[in-house]
Amino acid sequence: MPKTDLWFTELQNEDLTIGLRVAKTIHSEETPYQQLDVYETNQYGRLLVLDGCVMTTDKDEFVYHEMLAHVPLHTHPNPENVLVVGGGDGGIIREVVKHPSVKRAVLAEIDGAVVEASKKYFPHIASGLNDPRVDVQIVDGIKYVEEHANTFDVILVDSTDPVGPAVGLFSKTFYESVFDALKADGLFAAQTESPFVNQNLIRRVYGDINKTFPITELYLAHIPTYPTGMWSFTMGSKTHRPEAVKEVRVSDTKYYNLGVHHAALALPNFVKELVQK
Ligand code: SPD
Repeated sequence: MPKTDLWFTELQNEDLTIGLRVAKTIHSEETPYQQLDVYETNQYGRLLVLDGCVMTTDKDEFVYHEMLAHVPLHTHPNPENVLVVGGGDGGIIREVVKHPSVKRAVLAEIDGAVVEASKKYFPHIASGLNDPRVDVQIVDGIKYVEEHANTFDVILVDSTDPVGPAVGLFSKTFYESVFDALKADGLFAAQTESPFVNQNLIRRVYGDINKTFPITELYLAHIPTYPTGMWSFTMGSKTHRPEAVKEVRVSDTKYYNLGVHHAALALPNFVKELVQK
């Protein structure tokens, strides 16, 4: 990789940035919803950026996609109908279709340009989008959820950060619609940002999910290119508990396994304090 003087810098908050040296700009476009950029970086391979925020990189994408997908999918004993809200790059869908029980996986992504860019520049991430069980819908995920009561076993919310179009995906009203869109023993999980820099958001989101679902669990994973590297996911479940998982049903994972499933539920004290019930 050439040592250019070009750097991509994500302003993670007013006082924190992450910088990656860029070998080459691969693609840039302004979609109807956001600025979309793809860079080749020296350290993390290809990097997908939406509105200046890191979405995924070749090198660490597997951690996020496996953890947002497999912890909830294993918590459900027989996930057949799965909805992914957002996640237009296809990384979550790739993990969902690894589950033999899945009969139908809907991707509800608002921005078709993300799907197209991923197919072209991140084919290994988008690979699951060609699975015959997958139905890609270019729609507003919030409306899609509202219009599909009692339909899904598992819903996975792979949103961008809670600014702009993604704000509604972090609201109590949305969690209530998700509850209604799930079957009687359904469950959902969403990416819920970093416990180091998004503490107020995590407190509020956990509280809202906890008011909506009988069971709420926050779990963690290590994602180097996301702010601080410590990332949270929150699960809301009607009946099933992630602690009850006894076996793993997929084998081709690079991060997720049974030990990681249970370890991810063990929270450091400062994170426990954020989610005191
Ligand atoms: N700060 C990064 C949050 C991004 C979450 N979504 C990433 C999309 C990858 N499929």
